[in-house]
Amino acid sequence: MDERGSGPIERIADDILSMRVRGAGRIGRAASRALGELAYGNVSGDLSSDLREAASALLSTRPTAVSLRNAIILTLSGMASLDGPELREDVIRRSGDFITRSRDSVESIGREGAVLIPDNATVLTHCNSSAALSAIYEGYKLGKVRRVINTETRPWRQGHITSRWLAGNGVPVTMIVDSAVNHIMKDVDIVMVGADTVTRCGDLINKIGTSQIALSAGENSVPFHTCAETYKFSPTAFAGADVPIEDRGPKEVADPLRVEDMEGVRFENPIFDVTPGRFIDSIVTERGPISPEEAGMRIDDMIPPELVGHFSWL
Ligand code: RI2
Repeated sequence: MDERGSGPIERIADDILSMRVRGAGRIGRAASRALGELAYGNVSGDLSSDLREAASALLSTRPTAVSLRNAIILTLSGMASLDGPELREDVIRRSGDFITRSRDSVESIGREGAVLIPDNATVLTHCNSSAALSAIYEGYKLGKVRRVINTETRPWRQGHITSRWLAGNGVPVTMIVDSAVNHIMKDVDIVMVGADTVTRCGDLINKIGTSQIALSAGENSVPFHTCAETYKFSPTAFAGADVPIEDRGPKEVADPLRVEDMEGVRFENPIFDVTPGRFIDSIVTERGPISPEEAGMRIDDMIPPELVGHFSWL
């Protein structure tokens, strides 16, 4: 990964790029916090231009999760009308508000999602989503979850984080390799995954492999839910094809020590895929489950089109 300089914004951008800070919600909060801190430290400089530069640097780190862009827009929305000390105050306040609201949303999704889990359920999850885990753990505390099956999640193996967390909190968990999903689906009662982006028509962009899980769930009549805070909804992308899919290169797929030996082999490493809305039973938001078709309306309520227009430079 390229090093991006040593200032506070460059450091957090590098943490996001290198996935030391990862997860759609966390990268949104990290970007918002970085902008708040920049405003806090900027007493007499040209704040607007510093914020623009920082926002662009943060956004350039990871292209797929719209949580990053939306977090930046929500934190900087005062730029539409303010400048100077008023803008500074506004950015600091909005950064704090965004972080609090984002964390509260994960808790609310826990309560809302737990309701959907049937009694004595085997729940399948993929990758490592704090929103999906919140719902699963809340369901477990209500005595509804018998066990969780979670995928290893190649190439980054975020499933290890999920399994460790669940086991550490007393939840019976079984880890499988990603390719075992269809085989094991007959034992699954409900699928709950996270979201990096939900498009206006309700397509889900999430960790690579999610769409195969949804296909298998559909084939086996297993309900498939995604847990997504509203700020993971895209104000501009209509369908999945409109969202850029991050490719992180061969070194994460091949044995990093041997990648140079693989002469003649071309690697692709797309780390997200698109699950069409028609495979999704509900999107569990902080305000309850909605149907995929409602996504566009919900994001317009949170980030009105005029505000999106104001950030066309981003
Ligand atoms: P929360 C992750 O992406 C996964 O795709 C996960 O489903 C999504 O972010 C949402 O995570 P990555 O950053 O916000 O590991 O629910 O590539 O924690």
